[in-house]
Amino acid sequence: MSDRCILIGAPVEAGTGRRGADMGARAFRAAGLAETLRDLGLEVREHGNLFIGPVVPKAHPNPMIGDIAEIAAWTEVIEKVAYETAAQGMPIFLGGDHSVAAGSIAGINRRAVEDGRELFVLWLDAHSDYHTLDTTESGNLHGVPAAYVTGRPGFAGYFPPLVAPVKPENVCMVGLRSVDPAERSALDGSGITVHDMRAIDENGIGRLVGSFLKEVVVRGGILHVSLDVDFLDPEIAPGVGTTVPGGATFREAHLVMEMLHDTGLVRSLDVVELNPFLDERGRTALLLVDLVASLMGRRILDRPTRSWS
Ligand code: 6HN
Ligand code: MN
Ligand code: MN
Ligand code: MN
Repeated sequence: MSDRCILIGAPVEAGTGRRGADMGARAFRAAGLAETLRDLGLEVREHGNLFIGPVVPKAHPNPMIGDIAEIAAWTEVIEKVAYETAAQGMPIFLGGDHSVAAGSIAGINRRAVEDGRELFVLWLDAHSDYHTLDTTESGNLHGVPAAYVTGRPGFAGYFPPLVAPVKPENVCMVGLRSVDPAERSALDGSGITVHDMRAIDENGIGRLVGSFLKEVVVRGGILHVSLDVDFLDPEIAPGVGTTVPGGATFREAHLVMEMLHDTGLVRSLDVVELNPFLDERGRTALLLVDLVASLMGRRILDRPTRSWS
């Protein structure tokens, strides 16, 4: 884990059906993200908000997809910044909707492959975001990034070419409770590890995440974490456009962050789908800042370093 955090605002909302996610990056800053990280002794570099220039709209045969050009342009910009900043510290992508992860993970993995490292992805979300452009029923492109970065077909000619797909076997999804039929059948046999809310209820989130992290450690990998706000239960995190009841509790979420910190292997992070327009007096933004603090080393009590063997 790098001692230098690089905050990158990605004000994308063209991938979701609701307006307001483009204010997310600003809300993380207003909630004190940089100050909180500095208080933990970390260096914080502010990269500012990314932007795209004007784009020529482009249609896809799937009539539900209104326009694909804007997300394609964002993906290209974010991919480049991810690739560059991954060599300088720990990039933290402040969304924006979850289509941000198409670019961030693509660029992070391009860097990892170049460095000879094996990238693993922990996907914390109510949804699997595993639609292709052909299967999405809503046409909302925040529903496709997990498919794009793992190299599912159908993106060529619409999204930027993917230099280095992430191995599906290296992806673990946790918190699922809204998976569309086409996603469900595609996930089956994909190699992706999926833990829905029932699995969490039955086994405990610590055990499930712990066995994934152990595998990353044993295989000498590095980690990217993609945290969708709707991973959390809407009772504690109302500031998101796609709430689904029955999500992760306050302690379940913090435990995952604390365990991630213990590995020392997290190299990059997305915090996405925060919609300040739907939030209540900033409480979702503040909760996320605290979760990032746990990921970056805030702890309740000191404890011995964990052995993963
Ligand atoms: N997210 N499966 C639904 C769709 O529209 O494809 C929901 C996607 C949600 C995406 O929350 O990042
Ligand atoms: Mn998502
Ligand atoms: Mn989601
Ligand atoms: Mn979905």
